[in-house]
Amino acid sequence: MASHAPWTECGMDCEVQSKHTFRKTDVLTMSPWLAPIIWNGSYDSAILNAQFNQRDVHVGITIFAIKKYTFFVKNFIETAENVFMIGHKVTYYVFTDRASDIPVMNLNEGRSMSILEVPSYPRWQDVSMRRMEMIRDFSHERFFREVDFLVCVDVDMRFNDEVGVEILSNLFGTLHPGMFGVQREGYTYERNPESEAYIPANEGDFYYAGGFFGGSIEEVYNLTNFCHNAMMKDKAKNIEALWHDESYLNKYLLLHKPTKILSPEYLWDDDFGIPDFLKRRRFLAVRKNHNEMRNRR
Ligand code: 4GW
Ligand code: MN
Repeated sequence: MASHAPWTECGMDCEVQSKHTFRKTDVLTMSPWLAPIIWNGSYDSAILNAQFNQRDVHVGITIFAIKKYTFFVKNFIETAENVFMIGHKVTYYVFTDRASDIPVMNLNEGRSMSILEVPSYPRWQDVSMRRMEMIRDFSHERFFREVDFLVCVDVDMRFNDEVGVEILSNLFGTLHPGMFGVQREGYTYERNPESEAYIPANEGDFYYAGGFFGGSIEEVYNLTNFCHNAMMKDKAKNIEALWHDESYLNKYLLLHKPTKILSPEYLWDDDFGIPDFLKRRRFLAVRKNHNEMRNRR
């Protein structure tokens, strides 16, 4: 066989077509609006790293550690230091109501951490939903001056494999691991027509996860602003969408199609097993005891 670039060596699920083109055939790699869906074997890190280095890209990653969730920060950042955006400038933005519980961490060169003190809310649903408002406000106040892209993720997670600049784009969302392979009618979108998050049964492209989205600061501002405003409109009517911030995120990404889509490699939970199509598990849910965490102050 002729020699070819290493990124074409992606196993049985790829067809090598020539030195510079190939086809990954086991999963969807392009949305109907021509946004790439990012899987192992669908890109070349060396090319992308060179492109993003030319732009001297600086990536911000937001995590929320409210109340007991400060527990997750240490392992999150330790594992991110090994595989997240290696070779690029990174700032961890840690939103917390307990700054003194956030450990001082040793970070590699070009990487820093900012602690952002924010209020807590008694209901965990509000803790989760208010992330939109806080990301919006800090995007306006400082993120736009400090970083080029924002990656907004859950904190009850650990990095297990590379997550790099292949994810970066104006607006990206991630396929929910629990909804992969589910038909559209089965997606757990908000189905109440009174809600701002409402999506009818015959609409919707993908079911995106609330725990991993991002993009340019401007796009993330628009997304979080929409979601927060929609949540406030619903709240005034005493409505809360089924999956809280995730429901509003799905509505936004239906109305504003993402320019890249991350496969479930980027947000996996081993409780779903390890299916054949999943060649890498890059970012994994950490098992947590919900009763232990629930509504603790
Ligand atoms: C149930 O008792 C709780 S507590 C559900 C969420 C809680 C919570 C969430 C919290 O107490 N503190 C906190 O900072 N969060 C943030 O919201 C944290 O960043 C977390 O990753 C995110 C979403 O909550 P979650 O990860 O528990 O949601 P799922 O179960 O969908 O991964
Ligand atoms: Mn989570």
